[in-house]
Amino acid sequence: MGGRTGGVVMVSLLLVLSALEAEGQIVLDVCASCHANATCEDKPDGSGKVCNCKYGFVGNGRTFCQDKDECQIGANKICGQHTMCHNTYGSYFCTCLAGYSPSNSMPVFIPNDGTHCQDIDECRVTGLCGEGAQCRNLEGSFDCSCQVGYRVHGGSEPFHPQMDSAFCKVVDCGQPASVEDSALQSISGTTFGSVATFVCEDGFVWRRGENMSVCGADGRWRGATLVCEEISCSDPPVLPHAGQMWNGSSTPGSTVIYFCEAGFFHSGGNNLSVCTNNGNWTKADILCKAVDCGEPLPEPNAVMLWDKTSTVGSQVAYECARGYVNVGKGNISVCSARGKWEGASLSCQEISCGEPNFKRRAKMLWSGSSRVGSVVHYRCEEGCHTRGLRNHSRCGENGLWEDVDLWCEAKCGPVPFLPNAEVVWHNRSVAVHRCVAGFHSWRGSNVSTCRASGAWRRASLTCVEIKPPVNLLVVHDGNCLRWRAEKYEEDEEVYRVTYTGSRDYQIRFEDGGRRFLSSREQQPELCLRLLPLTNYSISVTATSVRFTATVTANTSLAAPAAPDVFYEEHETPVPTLRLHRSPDTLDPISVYQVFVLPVEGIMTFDCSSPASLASSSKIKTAEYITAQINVRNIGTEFNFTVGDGLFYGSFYNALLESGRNYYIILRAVNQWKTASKSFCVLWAKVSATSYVLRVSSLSAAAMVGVAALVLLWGYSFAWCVKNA
Ligand SMILES: *[C@@H]1O[C@H](CO)[C@@H](O)[C@H](O)[C@H]1NC(C)=O
Ligand SMILES: *[C@@H]1O[C@H](CO)[C@@H](O)[C@H](O)[C@H]1NC(C)=O
Ligand SMILES: *[C@@H]1O[C@H](CO)[C@@H](O)[C@H](O)[C@H]1NC(C)=O
Ligand SMILES: *[C@@H]1O[C@H](CO)[C@@H](O)[C@H](O)[C@H]1NC(C)=O
Ligand SMILES: *[C@@H]1O[C@H](CO)[C@@H](O)[C@H](O)[C@H]1NC(C)=O
Ligand SMILES: *[C@@H]1O[C@H](CO)[C@@H](O)[C@H](O)[C@H]1NC(C)=O
Ligand SMILES: *[C@@H]1O[C@H](CO)[C@@H](O)[C@H](O)[C@H]1NC(C)=O
Ligand SMILES: *[C@@H]1O[C@H](CO)[C@@H](O)[C@H](O)[C@H]1NC(C)=O
Ligand SMILES: *[C@@H]1O[C@H](CO)[C@@H](O)[C@H](O)[C@H]1NC(C)=O
Ligand SMILES: *[C@@H]1O[C@H](CO)[C@@H](O)[C@H](O)[C@H]1NC(C)=O
Ligand SMILES: *[C@@H]1O[C@H](CO)[C@@H](O)[C@H](O)[C@H]1NC(C)=O
Ligand SMILES: CC(=O)N[C@H]1CO[C@H](CO)[C@@H](O)[C@@H]1O
Repeated sequence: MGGRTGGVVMVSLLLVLSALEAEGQIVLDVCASCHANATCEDKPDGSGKVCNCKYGFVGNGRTFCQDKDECQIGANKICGQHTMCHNTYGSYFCTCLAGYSPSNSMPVFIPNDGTHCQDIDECRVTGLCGEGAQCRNLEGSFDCSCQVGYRVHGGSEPFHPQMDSAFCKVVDCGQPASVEDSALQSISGTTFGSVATFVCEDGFVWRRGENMSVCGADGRWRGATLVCEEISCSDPPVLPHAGQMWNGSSTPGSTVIYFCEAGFFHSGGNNLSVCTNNGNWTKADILCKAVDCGEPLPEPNAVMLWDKTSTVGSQVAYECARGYVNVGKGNISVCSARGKWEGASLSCQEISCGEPNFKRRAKMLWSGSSRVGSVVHYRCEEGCHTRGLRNHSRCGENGLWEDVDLWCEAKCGPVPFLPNAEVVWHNRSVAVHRCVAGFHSWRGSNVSTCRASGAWRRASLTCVEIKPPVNLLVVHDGNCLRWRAEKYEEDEEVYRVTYTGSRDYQIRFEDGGRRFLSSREQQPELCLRLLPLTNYSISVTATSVRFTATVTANTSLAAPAAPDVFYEEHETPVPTLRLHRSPDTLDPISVYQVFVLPVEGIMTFDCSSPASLASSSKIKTAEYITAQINVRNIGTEFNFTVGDGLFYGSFYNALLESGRNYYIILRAVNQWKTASKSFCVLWAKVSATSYVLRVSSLSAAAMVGVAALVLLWGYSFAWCVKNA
């Protein structure tokens, strides 16, 4: 604050102030202020009065008039405050100290015109303190300090820009801190006064607080107090009588579907609510009304059984009125959740019994109505008699006419007669017949009934004379049975036939057997294999009735079985001949006879002759029997030598006569009592000479039934073998 040079250097100008005579041109009465040792004079230019120290005096003419160096008085005294006094010869002038400027805006002045030094406002010059600084004007000076948001660097406040190296620099807050669940949306800078704006992250919603942060003078971000909350719709609202189909999720997009509780139905409104991005469930305004089916509708011809409740599950039952029957289905309706009576589909139709039942030979007395309760009466026609207890019928609730216990029976007259039968019992409508003694019922019903037509239906009973079931049993053709069957034609009878055979001539002989025959024939026939010359007893039993008829049959003597001879030609008087015996021979009564026939001329041989087997019988021809052998005494194979000179069955087997030719014939004979059967066979040809025989083939089978011709040695002969 001491006086120093200011920013403005005053050019020193010598200003000669001449004492001017006061001439009243100045407004201010200067003259009055003139010093005692001064005079008031007009200014030389006539522009007013001035106070001039009297000569020799040095002074300002008003306050001071002193002699000599004015400046020595002191600048403050002579020039005023904040001045410097510059003495000049005989005068002086003033200049302002640094930081001040004269009020007359002249570089130098003499304060006698009122000029003084006043403070200079340096701060009027902008930018004097530099960026971010503020200028403070002082008395004769100024200083600088930093604005808000700026901080001094290189010195301290206050500072002077020309004298200090200090300066102001803006405050920098740096990057703003992050805010939870939000993102930095924009930032204008990081220095003082900068603004950062935050927004909530997706899925979060702003709840409260400041979105912006501002960089403060203290270098800190202020603000951004925003609170972001996760979007959640929380629990969906509960609506009356409605349930929720909700999986518990309250995030945006989740849905809840409302449905009406049991007993309530959805009568309107929206049943869907969605969680929106602003955390609200969209409006669901489902309207659930209590189900009420109201009064059920009546069904035609039906009675309603209803307890007057019409909520869900309430029931109403229908029952057809009397005389009506339900031909439909359900007879119960239930109040459904849809608010409707459902289920009954009955259809009550009037019961009709239709036409009354027809009764034979009865007249109907009927009104023609088939309704329940209608009645019909019956009355038998003329010529019929009435039986039964109830002659009327009523149409019942089941749609049927009641049964009528009424018969109208025709009158048939006397009971019919059946041949060989008698009536056991009868009333007017039924007669029972029975065969008289000695007859049996053959077939047919034994009851005659009086028919509706008034005629008897005769019993079909046939009475036949009682006969044995096996009748007229006979044996025919030796082996076969035939009899008459007494039975129903269509019946099949099983017959058991047993037979046993015996022979007087063969004590140990046994033959017998059993056969069954199943037959429907009236005259059954059965052929057996009966052995010859046997007395048989044959029984035929009808097994169903166990009736047995017996017959005897004596089989006849059969021709003997042919022996199997080996035909040979011999040239010796004692030829040995061979045979195989047939096993079917009747051993006890069978004999073999060997005949010798000398060959001469035309020969005939009768097998049946000579019939006699007696040795004594005389043979008239040249032929003779040379041996008789009982068959039972030989085996199945037998050799016989002709002319061995032995006796066979009282026949002498004589030697053949030499030089002659013979035929040897074997005769088989069956003889029982007076009956006899024989069979002959040519056994051999014998040449008792020395001739050589030329033999044409003549087999052992050359047995002859009736006749055989043999040609030998150029002449012919014939012989006959006759089997008796
Ligand atoms: C912050 O931002 C949200 C939108 O993001 C706006 O709804 C809210 O009013 C803002 N808050 C203030 C205090 O400005
Ligand atoms: C619930 O349903 C929504 C769709 O509506 C699905 O996105 C979500 O995953 C489900 N939440 C659960 C817990 O099942
Ligand atoms: C919701 O309402 C719609 C139409 O209104 C219907 O089709 C749907 O069945 C209803 N859903 C439920 C669960 O009731
Ligand atoms: C959410 O719902 C409530 C109540 O219905 C309402 O007051 C509020 O304004 C809704 N908010 C928005 C963001 O729609
Ligand atoms: C309904 O029908 C059933 C048989 O279908 C029967 O048993 C029942 O008695 C009937 N109820 C009425 C009220 O007629
Ligand atoms: C039915 O029978 C009663 C006696 O049982 C008799 O009085 C009535 O006349 C009979 N009716 C007819 C139509 O025959
Ligand atoms: C006669 O007898 C039969 C059998 O017993 C019986 O069914 C019928 O009704 C009777 N007839 C008469 C007119 O009595
Ligand atoms: C009538 O025949 C039946 C069998 O058809 C029999 O049972 C009944 O005994 C017979 N009656 C007389 C009397 O023969
Ligand atoms: C059969 O019987 C009769 C009489 O008894 C008897 O004479 C006869 O010899 C018998 N016949 C046979 C082959 O037994
Ligand atoms: C058959 O032989 C028996 C003895 O067995 C006898 O009684 C019967 O009279 C003989 N019949 C004939 C036809 O010879
Ligand atoms: C019968 O004669 C033949 C040959 O001549 C011989 O083979 C056979 O054994 C004889 N038979 C008997 C029973 O002697
Ligand atoms: C008021 C004043 O200073 N008057 C002075 C004028 O001059 C004379 C002499 O020269 C002085 O004696 C006075 O005092």
